[in-house]
Amino acid sequence: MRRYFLLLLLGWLAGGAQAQPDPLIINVDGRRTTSLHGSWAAIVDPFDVGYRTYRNTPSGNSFFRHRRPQHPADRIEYSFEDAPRLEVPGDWNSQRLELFFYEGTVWYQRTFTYRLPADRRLFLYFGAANYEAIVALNGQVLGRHEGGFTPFNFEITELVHDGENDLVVYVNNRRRAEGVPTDNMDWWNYGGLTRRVLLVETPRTFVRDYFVQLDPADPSFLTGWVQLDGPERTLTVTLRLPELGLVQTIRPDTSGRGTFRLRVPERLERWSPEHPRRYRVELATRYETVVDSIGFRTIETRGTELLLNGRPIFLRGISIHEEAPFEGRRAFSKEDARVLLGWARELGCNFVRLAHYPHNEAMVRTAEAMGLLVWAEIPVYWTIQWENPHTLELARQQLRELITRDKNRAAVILWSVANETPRGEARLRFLRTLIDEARRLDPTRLVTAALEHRYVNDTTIVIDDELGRYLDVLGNNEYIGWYDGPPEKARRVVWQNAYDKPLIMSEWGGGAKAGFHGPAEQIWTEEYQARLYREQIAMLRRIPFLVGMSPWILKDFRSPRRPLARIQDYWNRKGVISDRGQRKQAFYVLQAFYRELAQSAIND
Ligand code: GCB
Repeated sequence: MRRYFLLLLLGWLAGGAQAQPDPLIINVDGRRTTSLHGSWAAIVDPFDVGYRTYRNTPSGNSFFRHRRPQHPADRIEYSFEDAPRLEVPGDWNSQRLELFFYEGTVWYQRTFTYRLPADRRLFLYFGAANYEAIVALNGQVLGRHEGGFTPFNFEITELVHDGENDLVVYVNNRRRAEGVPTDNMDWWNYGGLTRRVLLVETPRTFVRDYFVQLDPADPSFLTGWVQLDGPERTLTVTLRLPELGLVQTIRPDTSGRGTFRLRVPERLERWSPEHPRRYRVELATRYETVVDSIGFRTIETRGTELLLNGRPIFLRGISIHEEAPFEGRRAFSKEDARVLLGWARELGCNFVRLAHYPHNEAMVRTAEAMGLLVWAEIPVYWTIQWENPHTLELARQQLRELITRDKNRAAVILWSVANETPRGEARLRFLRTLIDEARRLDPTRLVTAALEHRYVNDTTIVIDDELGRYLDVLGNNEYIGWYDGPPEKARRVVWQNAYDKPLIMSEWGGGAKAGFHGPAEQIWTEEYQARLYREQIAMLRRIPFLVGMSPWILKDFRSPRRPLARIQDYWNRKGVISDRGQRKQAFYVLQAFYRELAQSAIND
């Protein structure tokens, strides 16, 4: 029945809602943009009356049409004019108490005025909408996007009017078994237009995408490509790095793609956590100059070592959810990023795992400016539908959107394709497709996944998941001292690695309620968590193939899976910092360890 209804709906929308977004424009910060932020009308529609009738047939009076009564007797049972309002960007859960647990549809609406010059194009850009979005401008449906954490854009050049325009966006965050993520996860399902919404204006022919990186095979060269979009696809593009005195002319082919390879001067300073040097990079055509700020470094493995710029590095990391400091809401701003990543720096980190889905672009750019290496990940989490081709396509699309957006960021060294997924043939096929896709899109970075280990006997653990064969770097989540025995169990455990590859302990940790004190045997106390951290650190020191860690987690985060009253109250309490910003004892245990590691790295 559901499927039948969906088909009807899609047919009724005359193909509009099936339309995919247009190819993604990267580096929107380097373009001419107009913000659509602020207060939007928002109709909460748990039964989807905005598009279906009581017979479950598509409604002729869909909210996309945004009708207003013309006569006194007109019966229109919705009104954007009188609807309550929501702030954009922002999740809806944290803005209105009655939407705290809400999972369903909200219709967003606002108007904007614009005058588009004849020789220009206009796009509607969404940083993200969780989970499904259908966008309509002036009553016409532009298309649909699925996936709550990646950007998408629609061209509106032909539809935008001089003067006032009416924008309606359907957003639905219902969890779905076939989705990515699936319907079971340990984080809050924040819904809405959670990230920035912009109008992006470009010339008729414009630089839509580009890739500028050191050649991993020979880092004395800079290689990459540029992709033009528009009628003049063979337009000459000039690549300039003024601080290095580099100028290169690129001549795209008839598909708009041009490649380049040029020698970099010896004086190029590599990007690193100690010296996060970025260079001004300009891509100019006769119509525009797109400016970016790009760092250059290499990342590779050698046996069980991880090499940054040719030298072994140990990743002193922490995992982070995209949740704002001091408040339970989705993070989206530069300020949110500065506080969260500032905490990571205070902890002594040179690395962050941005779990469990692509974070907003400000997080990645701020990490890059601060000198924090990044593990970036898609929400292929726990048990998703490995046999479902639609699910695979969704995962692949999110990976593509993530890599498209962030492939020029020096900070990002690892693409992670999965977290704690169960072994099996179908899952292996699924994930190998994603690994191949990541390598095809970006040959300059390493591919990883957070795996699960296996006990050979009471004290010997082996990392031998068959997926490891296809990864560059192994990630592993373990919870000794929390889900897996007492903290002291860590003293007896010996770790083995079936692969000649480096390992990052991508999760370990335990919960504590900030301010709750007692004996270290008492669960939920800060003392218990600190004890667990001490035991873990002593064990991790003994793993020869370990190249880094990202304990779980920087800050307590909201989760519907955590109902224990007075302790959790729907917060996962494994943060080393509370939701209110209080550092727990474990914070200082980890900080001391990271200081020691940083000091010995300097002395090496
Ligand atoms: C895990 C998951 C993470 C959870 C965490 C926990 O293994 O990867 O998403 O939040 O454990 O707290 O149980």
